Amino acid sequence: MTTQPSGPDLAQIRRVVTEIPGPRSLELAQRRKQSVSAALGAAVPVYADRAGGGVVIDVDGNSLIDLGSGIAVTNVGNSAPLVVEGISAQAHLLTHTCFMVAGYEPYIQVCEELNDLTPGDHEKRSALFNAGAEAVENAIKIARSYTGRNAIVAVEHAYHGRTNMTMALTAKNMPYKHRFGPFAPEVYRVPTSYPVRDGLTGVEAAQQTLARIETEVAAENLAALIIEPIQGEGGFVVPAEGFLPALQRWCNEHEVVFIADEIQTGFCRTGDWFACDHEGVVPDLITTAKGIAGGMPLAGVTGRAEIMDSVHSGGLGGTYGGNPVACAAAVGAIKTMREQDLAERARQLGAVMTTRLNALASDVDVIAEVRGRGAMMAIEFAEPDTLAPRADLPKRIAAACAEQGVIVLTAGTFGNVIRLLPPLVMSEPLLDDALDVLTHVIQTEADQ
Ligand code: PLZ
Repeated sequence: MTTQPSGPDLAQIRRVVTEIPGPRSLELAQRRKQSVSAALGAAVPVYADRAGGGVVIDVDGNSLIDLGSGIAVTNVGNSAPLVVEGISAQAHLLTHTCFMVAGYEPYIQVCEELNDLTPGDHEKRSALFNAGAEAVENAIKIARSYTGRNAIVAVEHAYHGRTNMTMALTAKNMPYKHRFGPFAPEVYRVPTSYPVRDGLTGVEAAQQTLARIETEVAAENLAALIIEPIQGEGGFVVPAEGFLPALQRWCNEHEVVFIADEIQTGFCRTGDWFACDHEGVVPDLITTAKGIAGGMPLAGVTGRAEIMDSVHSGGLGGTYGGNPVACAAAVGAIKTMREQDLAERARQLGAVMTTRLNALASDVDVIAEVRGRGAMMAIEFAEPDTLAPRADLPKRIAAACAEQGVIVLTAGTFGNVIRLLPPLVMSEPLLDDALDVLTHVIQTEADQ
């Protein structure tokens, strides 16, 4: 048993005690170079030892404020008590049987929770997988099997994963697709709603999107339209109001499966259980992962019972999907979100970030937009007159923040976005301290 504080009991402060990266991180970087493929990136140069609440403690004892949540995963905080309890209790009972060999209750419990929490009160079924990309792959398989059609539509700036099918669905070449083709066929890309760049209302943008689908694909060939209700890797692009409901209506009218990819937006991140809730959008299928299990690998596809049950028996599965320990973690994470009303916390953190970042945007002219919802906020950098992307800034800003003990992530098709994804349990003083650092760094970097 560790006697040192852990999880939310770690001191919730920023403390930089060495240069960043410190000597032990540098040592690990050296070992990594000799042992780990150079193809894996790293957002910050430090190596983590412990984390909890809103901080990550590195191997040199620096305490960094975490505005990344491991890419929108640790919504309940790292090593959240109910997640840790769930994992340890389950690990003592059984670690694996394979759900397709001998089932177990935690899998069923997670499916019940997903059916209950996801948008819409229709009858639903769920299936569990290991990662977001695998959930997306399966949602596509299910939609094709149900409709008997092949084509899939994805939108510009979309991100859905790194497997072959999901690379085809993902828009951005570098780093996700470069030299990895050929990609899965029958994937069509259409425009989305990107208000700061297209200047369209939601209804106008939807007309443009649907006209493209009708002329270039046609509903009778189309199995599914997949979309992130707020784009993640693409730069936290929030579609104009009315865009998503119009797409959903068109899909329903044409019996096209409407898939909401809520892998990044789900589980209270945007201030609701799911981002679709904001405009009352009810997807036919929804993919989830990331925030579902407090950091354990777990993903799900949830949807209309008639669609989910239409696949032939044995048609879906995998050795590890819905592993019992990961499911127990999910049960603990979901309980934490409910008990601590983390959707409300996300709205509070979002209000703090919005106020502070809008104030900053009024004096920094290369900030094209501050946008997002709840605790999913971003800053897009571009030239004020032409909106030419400033991809140089986010990289420099993220590096300077890390040196001062704040983890921020970049995003955007053009690489010109800083995104903020604090754990939803972060205290306001800690968030304020991180925003002080970020504000100062942006003011300094934007002047250069
Ligand atoms: N769909 C909307 O955000 C994962 C990717 C990090 P996996 N986003 C983080 C990286 O560079 O690999 C994501 C997402 C949306 C699908 C996925 C894929 O989820 O769990 O990474 O497979």
